[in-house]
Amino acid sequence: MVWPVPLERTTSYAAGTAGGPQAILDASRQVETYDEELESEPCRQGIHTLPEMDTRHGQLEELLGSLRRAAADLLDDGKFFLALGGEHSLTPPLVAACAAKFPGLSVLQIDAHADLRDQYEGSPNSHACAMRRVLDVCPAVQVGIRNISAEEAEALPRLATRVFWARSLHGRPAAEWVPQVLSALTDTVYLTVDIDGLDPALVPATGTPEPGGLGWYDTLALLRALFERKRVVAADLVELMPRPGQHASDFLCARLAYKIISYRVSLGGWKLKTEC
Ligand SMILES: [Mn+2]
Repeated sequence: MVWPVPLERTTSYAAGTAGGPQAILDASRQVETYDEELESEPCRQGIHTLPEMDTRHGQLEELLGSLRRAAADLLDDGKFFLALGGEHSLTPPLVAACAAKFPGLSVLQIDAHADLRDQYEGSPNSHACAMRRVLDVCPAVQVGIRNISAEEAEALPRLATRVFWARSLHGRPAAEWVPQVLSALTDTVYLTVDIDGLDPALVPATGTPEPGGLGWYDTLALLRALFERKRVVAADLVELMPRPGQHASDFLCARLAYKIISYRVSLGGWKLKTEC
């Protein structure tokens, strides 16, 4: 299930993530259905795209409750979903739904930002607090991090998270650090990809770009190993902020979304008997 969630309420630097899901869907029409790495057409196993969720009306807290209930319904139907954001504050309710359904869940986050603030601009549900809210529910592993506040760094030793700093991964072969990431996760995983985890040279169209991010093939190496070794129950891809003339960013997100779905349906002994 591809689930467009154009949530945008707390974006801090520049606005436009609400256009992310549609830009990814538009670009997805240009993605080749044959995957040269997997030597198959994963889409033949069936990908359904849900209607875009209405996230423009109502209070943020009510919306987050609706997201959690909608996610729980999809999981109860035995579906794997990939939510397309929208801003990162959509992740905690989706994780909460997954954690209620799958005991022992952990979260793998790819992101430039730790997102571990307890509050930001008066809100505990800001995109800058997304992973702190996730940690209220289950442990996490954070990869590609290179932006963290003093408050977050001070809290870090007390939190149930393991951080793989971008600078500690730079220049090292993925084969060396990917197994360390996997061994820090439990067997059942929710995947959240903030597209700013990748290098802004690849994806300039995001709200808070940070230099020094992950490359394309390192990202794929991590995701492939994840889907080979873990039971990934749901995922999201957030924080694309489409801009005119920067369609490479939209296309990368569409390609990454298809890779996530392709790995999910093609790899691993952990495959659930579910549809996408
Ligand atoms: Mn981020």
